[in-house]
Amino acid sequence: MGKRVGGGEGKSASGFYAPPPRRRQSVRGGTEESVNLKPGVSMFGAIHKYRETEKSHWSKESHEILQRVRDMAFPPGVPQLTQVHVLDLDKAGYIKPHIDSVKFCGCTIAGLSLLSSSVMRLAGEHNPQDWLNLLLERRSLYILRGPARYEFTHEILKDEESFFDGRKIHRERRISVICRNLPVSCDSS
Ligand SMILES: O=C(O)CCC(=O)C(=O)O
Repeated sequence: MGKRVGGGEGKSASGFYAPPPRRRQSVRGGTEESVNLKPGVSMFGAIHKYRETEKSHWSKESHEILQRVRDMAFPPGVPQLTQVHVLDLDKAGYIKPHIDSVKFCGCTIAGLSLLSSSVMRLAGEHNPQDWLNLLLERRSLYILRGPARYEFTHEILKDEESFFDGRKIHRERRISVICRNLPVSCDSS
């Protein structure tokens, strides 16, 4: 999967989880250690039991798939982060509610879910009781933009909390491959 860059104490190497300068974070602190994975504690403890890397070189086949993701998520000419964020979440891992930093990430987050289905919850930043669950099927693509990007926190639920339409979604180890655009590109997209 390439160089592992995650797991730094108190900080996500990607920096994506730094607090948005103009927005309050809903993330609470806290640390946990994983058994097999390098301990991963993002800034504000948003992600638990994970590894991560940023990758810019891909096989021809993977590059073609990522190009399809980019074409679907971003209008032509929108400056994108060349580095793709790869997040490897342990079966017991989860991601707490957060809004990605507006300092590092533009108005669109496009994520491919691999290996396992999972449930993503969106909740109003100021009204967390306004929430909805999204079923992220294995091999599906989700795109967060607009209010979903800026006005709702997103999280990946723990296995034991993963239900969709009353159906238990069994979470296994999950890898997400996430493309983002640059903050400066938001006005034009
Ligand atoms: O793993 C995912 O799909 C979600 C990652 C995430 O929360 C983020 O990129 O902000």
